[in-house]
Amino acid sequence: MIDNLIQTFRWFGPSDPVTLKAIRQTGAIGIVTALYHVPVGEVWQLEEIQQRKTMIEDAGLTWNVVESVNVHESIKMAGAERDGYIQNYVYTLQNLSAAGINVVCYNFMPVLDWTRTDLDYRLPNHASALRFDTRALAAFDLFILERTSANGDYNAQQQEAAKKYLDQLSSEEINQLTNNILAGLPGTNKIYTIPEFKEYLKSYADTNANALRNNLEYFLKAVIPEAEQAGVKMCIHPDDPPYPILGLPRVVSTESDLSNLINVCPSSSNGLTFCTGSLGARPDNDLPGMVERLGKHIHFLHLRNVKLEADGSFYEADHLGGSTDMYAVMRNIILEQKKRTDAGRDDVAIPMRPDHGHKLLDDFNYNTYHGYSAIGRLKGLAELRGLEMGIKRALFDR
Ligand code: DNO
Ligand code: MN
Repeated sequence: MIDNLIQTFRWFGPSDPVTLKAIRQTGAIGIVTALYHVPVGEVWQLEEIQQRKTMIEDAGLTWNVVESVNVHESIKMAGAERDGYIQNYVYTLQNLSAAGINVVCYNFMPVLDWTRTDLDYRLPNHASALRFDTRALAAFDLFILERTSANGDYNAQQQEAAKKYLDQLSSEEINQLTNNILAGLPGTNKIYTIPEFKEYLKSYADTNANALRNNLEYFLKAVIPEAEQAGVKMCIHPDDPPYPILGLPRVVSTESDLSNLINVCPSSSNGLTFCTGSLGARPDNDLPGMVERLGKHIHFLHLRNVKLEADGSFYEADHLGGSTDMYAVMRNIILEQKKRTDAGRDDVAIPMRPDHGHKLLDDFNYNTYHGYSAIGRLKGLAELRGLEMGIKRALFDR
């Protein structure tokens, strides 16, 4: 008998219009959340963690995963204060462990977290999805941000496509594009102006991909032994999208990135959040193969799909649709679970969440976080749990 995946839902805390009560109706049993109000870099206090945990348990749910304990920019750019922030990070992990929460997701993207150019892309059935258009991003970079050296990042054809794209936008749409792209700035409600954002980008001028990789290694070598000691499993979330944007380096994008970061600091506490939506936005990422090869390091699953277009643009598709073969991914996850079961590992029940979902039906009446609708995610979760059950029954006839 192989344990089921733990079905979870992300919850943004008491201000989330998708309430714990609603989440319970989706059939999810687990919650993925964070203390979103604590500024990045500050220690999460034990008492506050416990209070939040009690709130979740009072609703009949369990807090399985923290997403995210964000990494302070000073750590990513090797700033003067990084050691202090690393120390704070460790204190937070220790407090989470003291409260009995042992899986922690984080990412190592400079400045921006997820990035999309359209937050309300309508599908033929009028569902709303998130979309990343390479022309729109280039138009923003070249003509709105007017980033010095942006020209070198796009070939002539891409530059022309970007110009064409920009020319058909009204000034209102240009503002909207800026807001959409800057919506992915994590840990802040601050709306950046273009000059402020440019300054922010400049702070990374000395951090190329190599430097960022070294800074990740420095972080891992300092934090992972402490996490191990505290019994906390760290799981890094891949870059979204998985390549450099706006001149910012990204080093958690490919299979070799993932295996390298594991190898620089091997430990059961140095693991992965396997996000099929993020990794799937690169056609050269072989997702089922990655699960097969890196499976034992996966502590947390984000399952969603993207539909890739010829120029690299993509939109968030149905969970079982899109460019990623979700059947093949799920099958290899289940085979990984089988290995864990045979090895007597205690982490066969990997937490998973449907990650994002479309806006559908009544979702349009709520001001939910981008990608975090109730019904759209419920639909994704329902499809994924059916897929899991079908494959498990077919493979093991149970
Ligand atoms: C996209 C989302 C991310 C994720 C953070 C984790 O795929 O899952 O925004 O929440 O990057 O740190
Ligand atoms: Mn994800």
